[in-house]
Amino acid sequence: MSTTELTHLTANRIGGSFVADVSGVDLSRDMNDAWEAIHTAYLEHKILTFHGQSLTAKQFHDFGEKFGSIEPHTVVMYHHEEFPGITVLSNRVEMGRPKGIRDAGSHWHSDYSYKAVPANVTILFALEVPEQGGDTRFIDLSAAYHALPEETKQRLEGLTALHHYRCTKDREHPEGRWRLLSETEREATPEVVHPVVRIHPETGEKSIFVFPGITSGIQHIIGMEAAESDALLNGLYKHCTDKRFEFTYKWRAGDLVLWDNRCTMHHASTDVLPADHYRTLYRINTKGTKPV
Ligand SMILES: O=C(O)CCC(=O)C(=O)O
Ligand SMILES: [Fe+2]
Repeated sequence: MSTTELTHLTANRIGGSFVADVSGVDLSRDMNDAWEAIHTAYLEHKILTFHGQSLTAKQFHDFGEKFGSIEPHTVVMYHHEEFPGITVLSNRVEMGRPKGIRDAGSHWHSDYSYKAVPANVTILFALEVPEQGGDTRFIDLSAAYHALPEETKQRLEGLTALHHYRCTKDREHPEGRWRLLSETEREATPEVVHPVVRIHPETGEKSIFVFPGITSGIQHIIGMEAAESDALLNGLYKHCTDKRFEFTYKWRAGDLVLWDNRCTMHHASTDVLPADHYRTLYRINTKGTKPV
């Protein structure tokens, strides 16, 4: 357990190897003054949780921009009408139209790993949450890497994997979300190759960068027979998803949670949320750097 005392805020470790609960900051007022402390805590704890925040869409957008260039979601129909950089996640249907993405990823993934330049941070701000359900689960992939046997670390050295959005499927769209994309959206999401272990561009720490979830769109390890690739990937997935690397977050309205996609993966649980248990969040993510 570590507690970091910073100029404006306190970040208390709540999740073993990662995740800190931040107090003493009102993001609608203090985000500029507190920015350096927030960024330092972000790199140290990988995931930060804030409570009791009251932010307009503009303030939320301004906060997102501090992390870098905001990247609008691949599926355009769920963009916020005033700020396309904000995506709405919601199971509400208004005037016969979904208010947002009902299930943005109930499987282990890291955002935009199927892009040449995947996400840096993802920030969610909860406008309404159900009393039960809709938790978000997280895994510390850096801790998972460090816990691998030396022999496996060496075996992973230099390996790369192919990622593609076309390999994505979900329950509602058995043929995959690929089907929902326009020609322009498809052109913007070609096949990409990333290292299986990446080095964090800001901390230099190594993390596993392959994900069990179907939307991670991983097909195989480059240059390996399918059976060997499957065995290696499945072994890694089993290791990563061990409970000792996991933290589950239970949402309250007014919570803002942000995570580093470069060294963690996450899992929504909105696939099993009853239809009348409303959950609506704003979401932003920023563009990271090409994994090395
Ligand atoms: O709704 C959630 O709990 C997380 C959804 C998700 O995977 C995302 O926003 O990237
Ligand atoms: Fe996600």
